[in-house]
Amino acid sequence: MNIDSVTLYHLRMPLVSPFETSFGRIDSRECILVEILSDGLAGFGECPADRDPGYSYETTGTAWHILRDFLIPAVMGQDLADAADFQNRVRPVRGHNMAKAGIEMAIWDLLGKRQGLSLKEMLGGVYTDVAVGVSVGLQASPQALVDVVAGYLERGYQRIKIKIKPGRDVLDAQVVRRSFAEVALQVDANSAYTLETARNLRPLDELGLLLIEQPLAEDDLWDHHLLQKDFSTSLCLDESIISIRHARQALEMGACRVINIKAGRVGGLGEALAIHYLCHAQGVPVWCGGMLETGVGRASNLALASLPGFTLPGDISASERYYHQDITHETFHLNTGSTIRVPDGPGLGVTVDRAALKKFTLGKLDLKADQV
Ligand code: OSB
Ligand code: MG
Repeated sequence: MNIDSVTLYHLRMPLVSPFETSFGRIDSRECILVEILSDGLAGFGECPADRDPGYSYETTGTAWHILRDFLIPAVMGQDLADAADFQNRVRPVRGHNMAKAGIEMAIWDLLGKRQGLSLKEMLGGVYTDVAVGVSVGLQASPQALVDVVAGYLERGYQRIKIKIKPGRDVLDAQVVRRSFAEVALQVDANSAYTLETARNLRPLDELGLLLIEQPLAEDDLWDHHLLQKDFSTSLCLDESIISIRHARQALEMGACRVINIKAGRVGGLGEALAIHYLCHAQGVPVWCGGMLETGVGRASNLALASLPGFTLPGDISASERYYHQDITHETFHLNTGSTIRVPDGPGLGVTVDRAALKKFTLGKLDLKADQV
């Protein structure tokens, strides 16, 4: 397919409620939407880099720079065969996985639209509906957290993840566990601990958690291996797994027993797929993480989570959990049984609401084949 033009949209979308993690609190979420025109079709991709470098070193600013100055020039006016072809062309660009993933997703969307295949079909998905949960940010107090969790349980979510940080960890988790004895519960520290401070998390081992997500630094597999030996609860890595190599090494050294897969973090759906198969072959459970995606990224996450190895509920909640208004005409709803339906239209299976897109756009860049 010929890459005729690429448009970048820097978006800021107000959240239904603030989202607080160990690395900060946000009222609105930023990202970059990538639109590629090819042979009369439009494909969309979402680069999930946020405004601040809290989760990752990538930001909307760095991703904009890498997209505009390196990734788009590598593909503009070129005839791309598929996502793997794209990855080969941008291999000289070190890192910047989220920027790469934004373009890659748009290529998958285009391929699907050309071939009349859904992303789920292209990836080899098997589930029509995927099991999902909700990621609950830090709240003002343990009691406020219990109230927020109760609200999500009433809406039908059957798996709850709570964010933790030093000083807001064991007590929060204990209070939630005491209030909801049976709920599938997990915690996410977003790299807020060291091997020393993580000792304070020992009481979590008594709470029957599904997993403890990313307690230690994003660039540290070894200390996770040391920590895993002290816990009977499975550690799950998110930030630390940025490629299939990291996934293989983490499993070989016992740094975790579960992996959270996010296409953005690993550079695209192709790498996400490969990590999934590596884990599946070893019987290691994986689940699909989220980064508060718009309808575009959510559609992609649902397709990814339809692969057979995604045996744990994903951080893929209904559209209304995130936004009053989304940029896609389609919105995603929670079904009874805590599942969401995987889109089955061509490509991502969603259509972009141009008026909503315009409303949330802070900046836009149009690049055509003869300009790069
Ligand atoms: O660590 O999983 C994370 C959101 C932004 C950045 C990192 C994370 C998250 C979430 C939200 O936990 C998951 C969702 O999209 O619902
Ligand atoms: Mg996480």
